Amino acid sequence: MKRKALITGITGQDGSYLSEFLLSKGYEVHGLIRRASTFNTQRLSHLFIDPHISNARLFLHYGDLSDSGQLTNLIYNIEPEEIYHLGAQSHVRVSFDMPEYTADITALGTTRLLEAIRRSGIKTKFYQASSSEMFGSTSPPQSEKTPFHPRSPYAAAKVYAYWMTINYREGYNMYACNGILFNHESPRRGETFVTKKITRAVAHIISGKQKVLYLGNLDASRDWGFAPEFVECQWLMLQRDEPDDYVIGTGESHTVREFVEHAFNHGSIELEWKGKGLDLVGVIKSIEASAQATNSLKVGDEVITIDPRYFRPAEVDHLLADYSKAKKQLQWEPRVTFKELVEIMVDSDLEAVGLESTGRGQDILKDKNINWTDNKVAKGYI
Ligand code: NDP
Ligand code: GDR
Repeated sequence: MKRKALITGITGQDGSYLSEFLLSKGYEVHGLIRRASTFNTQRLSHLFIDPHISNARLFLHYGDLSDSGQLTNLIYNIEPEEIYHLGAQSHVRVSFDMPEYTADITALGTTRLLEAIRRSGIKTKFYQASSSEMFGSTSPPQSEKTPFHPRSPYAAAKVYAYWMTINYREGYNMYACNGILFNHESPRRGETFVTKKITRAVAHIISGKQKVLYLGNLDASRDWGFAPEFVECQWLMLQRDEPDDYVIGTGESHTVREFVEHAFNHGSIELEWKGKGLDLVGVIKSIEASAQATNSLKVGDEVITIDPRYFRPAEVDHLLADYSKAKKQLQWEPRVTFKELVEIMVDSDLEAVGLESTGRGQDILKDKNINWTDNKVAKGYI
């Protein structure tokens, strides 16, 4: 019998990688998708085959985390052995603009799902996508024992969902886990998150499609990992005999400024910083002869400018994972380093605009043998 999994947030970055991973393990995968006036399934299109075809193993169902009736209905009818709850209003900056909506979807959405499991009476394992944002202003390194101090409506909503998950585990003996994941990125990262915004801008600036990249706080430090490696942990957590909570990260932290510098460097542009505060600018210091920069790009051009619109009312300054529990109990360790992550993403974005990349991104994936999905990750530069 095929094992069945239900994924909320299947159309997102993690949902798409997790679908590939579970399909490669022989699962039947069901996903919750929102109705939209345009297609929102681009990250899944390479996996989707017509459900009428007899060997189809990926099924998409309309629903919304605000609609408890449909959540109960789906869980009761699908009877999944595993539920991966990845759906959320996941943007920290946006959560300050939409705090009530964020609480409804990111916090209460989790309660609706837990309640749907309880009411439908099915036996299933539940994964909650908790976040390093919950640690907020608590000093690094952060582990499962570190107290939370959330600094945004998003983080506060995730803390509520974290405790509800534990509450259902303790109160109803449910197999429910929190994966406290630190930032993880990939070529499929949403374009308004800072890493993808930067790597995409490098490609667009080199190809002449964009002049300037506007950013907010460059001094925040994040523990950035490679998303396909992180979704594997989500699965590993649900394969243990007893449910537990785990911090997942790389143990390496870098500032947004370092990410910018390395991304431009990989695109053959060396930057220098001039001015400070709101007047800080990133200027081209040199362009390698081999660079494919358009003729209009030259030394001295200002390519980075600060836009206070991207500042947050409260910032999280420094996140750094202590993932020793996951290393010991899940036998998991990240393989892709910070610099390699940047290179994978820049190469993918250069290719997306029709420029030749260094090929290093693909080599890293091959060298590290990150091909658990029949090499879909390597091919899936979408
Ligand atoms: P994305 O933003 O890429 O994806 C979010 C998903 O949630 C999308 O599929 C989105 O659907 C869906 N969604 C949003 N609102 C609703 C709703 N009302 N009803 C149903 N579905 C909804 O997030 P990631 O893949 O990056 O992250 C997955 C989860 O992990 C999220 O919960 C996030 O908060 C959490 N997390 C992420 C980390 C990271 O670094 N990526 C780190 C720690 C935690 P649609 O496509 O229609 O918008
Ligand atoms: P984060 O990711 O808030 O950590 O949440 P994001 O990439 O949005 O920000 C990281 C850091 O970069 C700074 N920053 C900017 N951020 C954005 N988005 N746009 C900018 O222009 C910009 N300039 C500077 C931010 O201030 C911040 O310090 C992500 C999400 O995936 C969450 O869902 C998840 O829980 C956490 O990671 C772990």
